[in-house]
Amino acid sequence: MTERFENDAGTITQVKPEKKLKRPRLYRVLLHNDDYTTREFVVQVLHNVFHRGEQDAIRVMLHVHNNGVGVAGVFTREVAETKIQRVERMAREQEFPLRLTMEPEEEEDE
Ligand code: TYC
Repeated sequence: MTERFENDAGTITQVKPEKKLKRPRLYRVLLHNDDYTTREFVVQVLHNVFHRGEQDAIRVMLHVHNNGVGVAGVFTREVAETKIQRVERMAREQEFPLRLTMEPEEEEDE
């Protein structure tokens, strides 16, 4: 609750409650399978944009290929949006229909 103090001169000082610093909400960037984007392109994207190691990039690509969807990475909202835009532009340049979406991670209680 906000507290107010008044001194003898009538000056009012208002003390705001300390705000708890919350961690920013995190978002999963999801990679979706399609029949036309090459495996090589997806691995490159996972490596260059999502900073997955070579073997990890291959593993994630195969997971998406076999299961339809997979997590490319987890980021704050703006970083996730920027990576999606960047990859979509790279994909369109090569006329790949690669699709990415993002979803919030469930809030962790503390
Ligand atoms: N299914 C694609 C192929 O066989 C490979 C692929 C994997 C495409 C993952 C998109 O998100 C993707 N060429």
